[in-house]
Amino acid sequence: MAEHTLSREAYGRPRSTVRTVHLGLGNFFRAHSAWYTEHSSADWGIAAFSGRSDTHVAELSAQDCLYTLVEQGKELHTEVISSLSAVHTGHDLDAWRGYFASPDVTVVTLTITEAGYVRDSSGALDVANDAVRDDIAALKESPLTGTVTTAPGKLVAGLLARRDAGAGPITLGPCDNLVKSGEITRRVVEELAAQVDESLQGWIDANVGIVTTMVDRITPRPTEADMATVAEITGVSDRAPVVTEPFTEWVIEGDFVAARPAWEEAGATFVDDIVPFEHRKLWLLNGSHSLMAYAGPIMGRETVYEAITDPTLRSWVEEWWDAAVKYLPLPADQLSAYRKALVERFENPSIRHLLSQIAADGSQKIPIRFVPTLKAELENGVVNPGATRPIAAWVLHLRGYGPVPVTDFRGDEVKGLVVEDEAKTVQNVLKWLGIDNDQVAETVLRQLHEILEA
Ligand code: CS2
Repeated sequence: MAEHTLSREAYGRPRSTVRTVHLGLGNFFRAHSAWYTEHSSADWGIAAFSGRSDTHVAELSAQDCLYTLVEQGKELHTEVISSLSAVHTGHDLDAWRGYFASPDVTVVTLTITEAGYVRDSSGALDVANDAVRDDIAALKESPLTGTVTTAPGKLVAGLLARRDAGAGPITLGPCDNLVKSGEITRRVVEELAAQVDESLQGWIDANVGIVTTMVDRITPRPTEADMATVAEITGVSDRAPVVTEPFTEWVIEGDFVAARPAWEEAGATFVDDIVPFEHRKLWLLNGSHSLMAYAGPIMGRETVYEAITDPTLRSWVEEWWDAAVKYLPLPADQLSAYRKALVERFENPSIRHLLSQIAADGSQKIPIRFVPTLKAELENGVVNPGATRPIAAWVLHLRGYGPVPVTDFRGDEVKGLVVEDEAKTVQNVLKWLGIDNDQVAETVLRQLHEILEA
């Protein structure tokens, strides 16, 4: 048993001044943007706030906000990350507003998941959502002290505090698996702001930059066994380690309106047009993840590794990739190298990435991971089985096949698409996805049975 706990004196750097606020203190953030800051700007501290779960706040506080990052490649590599200077629960709105009111803080990053932007099916802020309504009412009544719970509500509360303090320009950087995440963030923030205080828009125009980013690093939920491994290797008892793969990518588009960390020193790239990078990653990596996450458990597979090494699932992944690459405006050799690298990443036996983790929130993932390719093929007169099979797998998941329960931000809505009749369920799901085509429905129906019989 390891006797030592992590402390700044023994294992880390001194705390840096907080200059970034982060919402969503999960494993992915600690493997990704906190790692980029660690490796580029040592003088740049992050104050991180928990999102949906407070799991890591107490553990990290007890160990000086330090944690061990374990990179599991062919070899195992560990390092202690010092870039978090403070951690808070998401309920600590005094701390949240306090950072926004500080001119030291010029960057806010987000990992709040697709669902965290609280949009309706048209992409607008979901003003019918009770939590959104409560946030609007609370900020209308008390702009500087009202209690808010949603991410858009918190961002608007922070911006109100910043305007009040005259703390100057600030840039927001969403880091979730979306297309044009900057535009999405701008829309939900501005729509919420408009309901609270119309005069905020002018201040936002003059002071708030919003960038768009594509993020990638496969980071499963750590287990007790991972903690034991860290203790064994480092001799330190870390209650909040993160296990990740060696690969990492961060592509950023847009202007920062105030100071930012020199993330490019750690390998982040800045581009003029991020869309091809977002599509490449969302369709090829995340798309194949979702396909495996819905079909795999029905076929007795529990992890990405088990799924990609199953020849049938692997052939379905390739079939999906063959469809998707047709609509990626990138050189063919780059795309085949990307596919090859993905297979290697998925076949990493040390990364135990549960398919059940990926299966969550399909309502937010299926429309952006598969539907664009499916529709583009239809426009070319093709019903591509590679692009319909993931939908068939999702329909089976929604119908309750396999051991993974439906966990979805829009659970009631998508479970409501399921009726006793299989063909009718397929029709409902396709309609919900904006697809009205009999041949697609027939193909999906046939593929339901193929998956069940595989
Ligand atoms: C996964 C992603 O859970 C999911 O939907 O596809 O979390 C994926 O592991 C990351 O985007 C990898 O960068």
